[in-house]
Amino acid sequence: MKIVDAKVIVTAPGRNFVTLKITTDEGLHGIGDATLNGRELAVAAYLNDHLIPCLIGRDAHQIEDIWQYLYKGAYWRGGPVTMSAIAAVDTALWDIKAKAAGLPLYQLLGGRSRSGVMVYGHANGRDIEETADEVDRFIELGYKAVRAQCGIPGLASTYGVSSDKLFYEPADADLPSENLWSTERYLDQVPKLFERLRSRFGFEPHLLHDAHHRLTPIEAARLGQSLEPYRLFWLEDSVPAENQEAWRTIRQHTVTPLAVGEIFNTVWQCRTLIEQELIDYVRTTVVHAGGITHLRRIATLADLHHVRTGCHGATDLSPVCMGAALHFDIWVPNFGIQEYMRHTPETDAVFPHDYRFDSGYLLPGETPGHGVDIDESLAAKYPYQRAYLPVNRLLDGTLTSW
Ligand code: GCO
Ligand code: MG
Repeated sequence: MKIVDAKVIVTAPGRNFVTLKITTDEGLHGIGDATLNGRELAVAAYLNDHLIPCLIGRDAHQIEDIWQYLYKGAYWRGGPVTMSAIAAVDTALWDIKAKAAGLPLYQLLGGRSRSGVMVYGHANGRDIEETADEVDRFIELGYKAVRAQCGIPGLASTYGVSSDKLFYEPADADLPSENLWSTERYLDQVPKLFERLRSRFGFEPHLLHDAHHRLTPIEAARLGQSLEPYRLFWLEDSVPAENQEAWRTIRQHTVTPLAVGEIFNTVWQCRTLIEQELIDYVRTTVVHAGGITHLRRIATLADLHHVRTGCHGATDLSPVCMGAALHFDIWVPNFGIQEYMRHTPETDAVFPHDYRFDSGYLLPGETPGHGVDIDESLAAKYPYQRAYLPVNRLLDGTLTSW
């Protein structure tokens, strides 16, 4: 089955998405997500200028060989642009192979390991009480797990707190907006938030928190310790992980479970964290980590070391990525949880899909393939709009991680 066409579709139904559509000589098509928030057109160009010319005429069934060809063949390895582009090809080819077999994608991976995929939603508020009310709303919606982020007294804005509650969108301006940050104020506030949440909701709902790369290892260790009485499901991205060994400091000081990896692109970036058992959950997902083919490799290594999966699922990962991730999640033996920030109705209309939410779980459908498609004529009505993530400065003006 030969690849006869591949095209990149850029659309912005409320936010930007990049999608690759591959068509074969047997009339089957598959789609893959290639969205890289704030750098969308770089991936579109990488696909158009460098990958698509290499794809035409290849056997669509040779997913592994094509993956190796694109990864090793470039000579330059890894990085978010390259790996998102490879992921889009890989996801589209898995979609095609499953359609050719007449099976939902999870059947090709090894079949179901569970009846549904537990997801967590995002509750946030300007202060502790507003956040608690939002957590309540998610519990009412049926969620078994909720991430809680709240405003910090003395800081005008912070990561994870938005005015539109159900559809948080951090890429909020056509040039990066600027936030101000104080670790001291943050470290004072977060334990108070979780004390309040546990006193109001008890220990039944899973609670999660994202520190979004803002701490040092010793600060993260302190935060992890101070959150121990509230038994978080995980503390995410407490420290940037370029230096994987640095996570040992956090690990040695706290039993709060640790998650990291949404910005990783390859298994090499989490190898030490996994092999030395410094984390509990790995957050890589389909689009930024080289597709199903490479994500599976990461999960298999993780399984040897008691590390479970927790795929990134913010709104900048399109429904195509979500659909593919759900097929992966329903199969992967060491599944932990899946993030689920709801897409807007406009986005859902551009990407018709068969997965659905039910009582805290997402359920992939039974349609052959990954169950997500793109409505190209609707997509064409939403042209690309430049949008950046914010940058972050300390109170004295020093640029720091956002
Ligand atoms: C998360 C993430 C996101 C990222 C976003 C950047 O845990 O969902 O941290 O909110 O900030 O995906 O594009
Ligand atoms: Mg995160």
